[in-house]
Amino acid sequence: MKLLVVIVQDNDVNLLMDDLVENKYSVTKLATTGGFLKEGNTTLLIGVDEKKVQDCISLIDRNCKKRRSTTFINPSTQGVVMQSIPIEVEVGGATVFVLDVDQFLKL
Ligand code: 2BA
Repeated sequence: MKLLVVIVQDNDVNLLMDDLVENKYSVTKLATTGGFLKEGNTTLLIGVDEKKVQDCISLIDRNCKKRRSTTFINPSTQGVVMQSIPIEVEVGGATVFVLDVDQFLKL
């Protein structure tokens, strides 16, 4: 068995979870925050049979869009804080970690 740790944008979560559940995947949703943008995102934990990993990743891929987001950074030179400047980044579709599962118990 594998554990997929999947970080997605909040805007994609509802459709993605519906699709996962319709396709018989079990999923746990966690409210999380990205370190760079400091905005809310969602982390899903999905325990899947090894044979279903690619199918599950395809399902995630078709539900998660890339979007652009702007954040501001405050550069500083020799301790002097300069005016903040905007930076545009591309977020998503999804960040996926695939982990080996030692044991899976339901007690
Ligand atoms: P954030 O950390 O808020 O990052 C949002 C987007 O900002 C990232 O999109 C990336 O395009 C950019 N970014 C992140 N860190 C950066 C940095 N140090 N310098 C410049 N740009 C940076 P994604 O890569 O699609 O990531 C979306 C979210 O997925 C991240 O939100 C974070 O919550 C998570 N994530 C991505 N990679 C991760 C990793 N290696 N470990 C843990 N969480 C990760």
